[in-house]
Amino acid sequence: MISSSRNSVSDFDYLSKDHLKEIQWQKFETVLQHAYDNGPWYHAQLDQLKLKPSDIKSFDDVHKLPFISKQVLRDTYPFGLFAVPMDKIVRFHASSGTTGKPIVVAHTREDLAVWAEGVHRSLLAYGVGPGDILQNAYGYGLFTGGLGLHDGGQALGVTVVPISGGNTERQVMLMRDFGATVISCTPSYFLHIIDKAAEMGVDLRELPIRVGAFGAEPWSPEMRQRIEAEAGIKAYDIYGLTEICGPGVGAECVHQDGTHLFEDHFYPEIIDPETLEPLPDGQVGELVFTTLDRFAMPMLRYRTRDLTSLVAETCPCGRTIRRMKRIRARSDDMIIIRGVNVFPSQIEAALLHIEGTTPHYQILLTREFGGLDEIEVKLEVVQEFFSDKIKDVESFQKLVRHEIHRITGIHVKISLVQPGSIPRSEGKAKRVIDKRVI
Ligand code: DLL
Repeated sequence: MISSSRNSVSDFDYLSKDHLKEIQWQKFETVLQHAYDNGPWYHAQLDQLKLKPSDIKSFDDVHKLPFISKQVLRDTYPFGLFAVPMDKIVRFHASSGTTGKPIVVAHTREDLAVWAEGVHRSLLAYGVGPGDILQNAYGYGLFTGGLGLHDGGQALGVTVVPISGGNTERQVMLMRDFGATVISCTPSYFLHIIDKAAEMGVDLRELPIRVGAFGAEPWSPEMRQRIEAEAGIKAYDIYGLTEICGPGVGAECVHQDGTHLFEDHFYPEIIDPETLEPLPDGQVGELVFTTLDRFAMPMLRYRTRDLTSLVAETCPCGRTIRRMKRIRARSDDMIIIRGVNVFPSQIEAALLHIEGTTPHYQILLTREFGGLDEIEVKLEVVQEFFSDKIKDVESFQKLVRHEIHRITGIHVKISLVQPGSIPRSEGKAKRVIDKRVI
């Protein structure tokens, strides 16, 4: 069933750096001119800066262009960034913003083909191909996960099971009955599927399932190890965001050493989130994308808020396109506790180092009036820990506290809770509950 992991569509993964640059530049000039000529918002922005597309003569000049932030998408809601007439738009997607109004993203037929290609190339990189059965448990609808994996899977020629998220017992039943070989969903939802399968007496390691395409939320190497051991599959990263298209902006290959970005479609930059200056490959900063061949709503220098660094070296798989390191956090969801910056993924890594913990946890932030921030980590543990010997529980809590302190430098309160008591999500897990009144 395993395909060669390469076909004519993925040739663009293996270009020489010069050839890739040439292709990127041709596309960039076209999309910039298109945005200026057909997108009133882009035209006004460039006019304000007294810039013409011809002033951008190479990628060295790209920094002259303004950024697009999520706020711009909110301010122009719903159709203000469109650069084609409505009769060219064949689909909308949306992601919810913090203000309650969604972010709207439009696609032409050609834009959808570019997106499907990203997912097609992602699946190929995992060694998936025709003959594989993909159980697509990402949510269908305005969220891009469901239809993204669906279209990309079909473009590659795998058999797609469009089950969507939820109804976990049915997920396990169909996975077994259809003999699915690939699963796509958030990593946190897959943990829930693992638990449900165990409850149903189904050992996932004995089923044909062998690959997972996990993304839409940060996940740690420790989470990967858990998933791979408990389900007997290879767990691969898939990355993307609604504004750029959805899943398939990048994906890991079988070497699991960074997420390859499909740079011939999505031009990446890393910037310092404070100074907004470009940073070289290898340095951690905020990821910014320019869509090189999306026309309904081109994204020129979109600030993702995702923190990562780029790796330029050719991967052992032979792909020359750059890889990004695992996203540890977003520049806007870092938690600051008593002046210490903490990423939820650090706490996750600490927890998963300890035997007896489960990957289900929540971080609760509170602040007494005028007082200090308090942080409590609610952690599910395996049933055996609820022993009569209270001393055992106490020493276990101490161990967890110590490990979190070792990794993050902060002192936390630990509450051990019964297996199954932290709410499960069918999509992105809600890890942090911030009740601080600031
Ligand atoms: O989550 C698209 C997607 C669907 C990606 C299915 C992968 C699989 P949004 O809802 O717009 O789109 O959220 C985008 O989610 O900026 C990251 O912060 C985070 N994210 C997405 N993929 C990953 C990943 C989809 N593999 C935001 N690792 C992004 C870490 C991820 N974070």
